[in-house]
This record gives sequence, C-alpha cells and structure tokens, in this order.
Amino acid sequence: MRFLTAGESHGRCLVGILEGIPAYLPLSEEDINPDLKRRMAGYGRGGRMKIESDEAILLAGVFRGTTTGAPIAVMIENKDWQLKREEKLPVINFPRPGHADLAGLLKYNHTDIRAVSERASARETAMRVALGSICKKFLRAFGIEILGVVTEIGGIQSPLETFSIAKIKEHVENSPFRFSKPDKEKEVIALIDQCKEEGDSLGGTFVVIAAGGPPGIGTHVQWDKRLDGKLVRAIVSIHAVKGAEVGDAVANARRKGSEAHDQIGYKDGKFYRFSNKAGGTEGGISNGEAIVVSGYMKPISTIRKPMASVDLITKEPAKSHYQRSDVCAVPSASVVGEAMVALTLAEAFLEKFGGDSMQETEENFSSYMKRISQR
Ligand code: EPS
Repeated sequence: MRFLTAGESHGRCLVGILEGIPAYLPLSEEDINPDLKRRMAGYGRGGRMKIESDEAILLAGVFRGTTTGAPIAVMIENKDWQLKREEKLPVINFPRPGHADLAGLLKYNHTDIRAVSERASARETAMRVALGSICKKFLRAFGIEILGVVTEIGGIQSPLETFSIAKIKEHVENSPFRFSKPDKEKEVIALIDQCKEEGDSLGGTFVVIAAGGPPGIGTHVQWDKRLDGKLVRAIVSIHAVKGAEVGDAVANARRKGSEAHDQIGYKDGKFYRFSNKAGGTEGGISNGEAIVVSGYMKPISTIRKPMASVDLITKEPAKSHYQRSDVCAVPSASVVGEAMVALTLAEAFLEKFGGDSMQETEENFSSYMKRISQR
C-alpha cells in the first residue's frame, strides 16, 4: 500500500492517490467527509477555516459503491483559490522563522517564498485525513478503532486516564480541544484568547490510540519493518510535529526495568498485559494491546508578533511575513495523527495478511486469529 498527495494551500485543489486497498471495501464520500469536518474544528483555528468547507470527491478506484483494487483518487477543492490570479500576488521576501520558507527557497532556487510556502502549508493534511479515512474504514472491518486525543496545549495538561476509546470518545468529539475530560478547557480558552490578542501561537501534545488489533503487525526482523519506527516517522511527518513517542517512552527512560515493562498474564484463552506502558508494540511488533503513539507539536510558525528576519533582496534586517494564521491547531493535528496511524497500520496489516479482495484478506485474517487462539 502506498499514497501520494499533491496540491498547494491556495491552489485549485488537493489531490491524493491511495493504492493497495483490496477490492470490495464499501466506500463513498460519506465515509470521508465527517473526518474532514473533524479536522477543521477546534478552538484556536484562524480565518481560513471560515472560508473552507472541505468535501472529498472520489475520482477513481470505486465502482458500484465498493473499491475495485485499483488506485483510489480523491480531490478536495480549495474555496480560497488565491493562485487563480497568481500573477497579481505580490512576491514575499521576508522568511518566517520556523517555516520551510528560507531553506526551501535556497534549495529550489526560488525567488518568491510563496513557491515554497504554498506546498509546505499544513493545508496538505486535509488530503492525508481523506486517505486515512479510507484506511480507518478498512481497519474497522477487522475490529480496529482509532481515536486522536489532545493531552496538552500551551503547557496546560489534560492527561489521558484510559485507553478505552468507548469511555472517552463522546467527550473528545464534543470538546473544543479534543480533550478526554472537561477540567482544563476554560483555562485553555483563556490562554488561546490571550495569545490571539498578543499575535502569538501555541503548540501541544496529542495521543493516537488504535485499539482492537491483533498481535503480529510489524516485525522485528528488519529495521525498516518495525511498526514502532513506522509510527514515529508517520507522526513526525505531520506539519509542526517535531517529536513522537510510543507508549510511555519518555517516562520509561526514567523508570527501572521492573517498573517499565508490562507483565504478562493469560485469561479466557488469551494472553494479556497488566499495563500498557509499551504502547502496544514490543520488538517492533504489535502485541495485541492498544497501540498508543503521541505527537509533540511546536507552536505554529506564522505569527503576528514580529520575529527577526532578513529582506531577501536588500539583506537588511526585516520583520517576518504575516498575513493570517491559526493560534493553535493541536486538535486538528490529532485528527491528522489518526489518519497517519491508520495509513501506517493499514499498510503493515496488509503486509501481514495480504489479499487483493476483502474476502481474501478476511480469510487470511480469520485463519491466523484461529491459529493464535489455539496456542
Ligand atoms: C497554514 C496557514 C493557514 C492555516 C492553514 C495552514 O492558512 P492561510 O495561510 O490560508 O490562512 O489555516 O491550514 C489550512 C488551510 C487547513 O486546511 O488546515 C500554514 O501555513 O501551514
């Protein structure tokens, strides 16, 4: 399985291609659109989200309501299609610290920062969410549910107390921050309002839980097939996310071995763990517990508060470019995190079980599950 996206933030549209989903997965735009709405939500988003109303258009790979096994092509139109009149847009000469502006301009020999920033923009994540929704639907057919939850914004923490998606889902979906409980919401609203006034931005932390999966996804046998490594790479590929952690990785580094590892038990014909500090993977293989991976997002780099920069023409000190931006997009990033975990898990799942049709994948999955239940 593989995927690609294309599209600029203010271009005509975003395009994505997802290849490798087996035939006969029922699929329509209605499977994708609710996730696009979830990504656009969250307190702290800027003016752009009032302009856009993201909707997926399925262009290819679906026939009579199900996938065919061919590449699935998706399009999302940009309502704010500024590049329609690109010749009228002024050249941007003041790179923003923290953005791809300066390094991208030097690398590609551009003269206008827009040639970099349009593609570097986090707008691209709308397409990842669309393709991730298809993978979520595929994984759901095998009992795997995925949820992104925010655990910290601007230093204010709202820690996760359970990995049970059923227990927290309703609150998460109704929270303006995708927190799992209400205790810190007022405090964060005040902080975001203050930052907005000051022309500043905030980062934070989110956790993605993927529950219900079997042991055996990913493998220890080769470095690039380890599931934990793939998950961390997928999460850090999200715009502004600079770190990722599987399970209690950071806390475990400070614990003794006897405190860090999840002890093994056996009950009702199944192996289980007393705890899940490993985040559902051992040796790069899923162990049947919930997969738990966190992302650490830096504050958004487009801010109204002036930051030192340099005029690319005169080389004189200047203030970085600002037009419009979000104050905080951690809740959106947690939905993008769901998509990246879904894309990663679906790929590793298909590597394990294969199949060109859902029927074939289901047969392979069932026979493996039967075999491990007899161990
Ligand atoms: C972004 C800047 C803002 C965000 C955008 C990402 O857009 P604009 O420059 O049009 O105000 O709103 O995010 C999205 C458009 C989106 O759909 O998430 C950036 O520079 O990364």
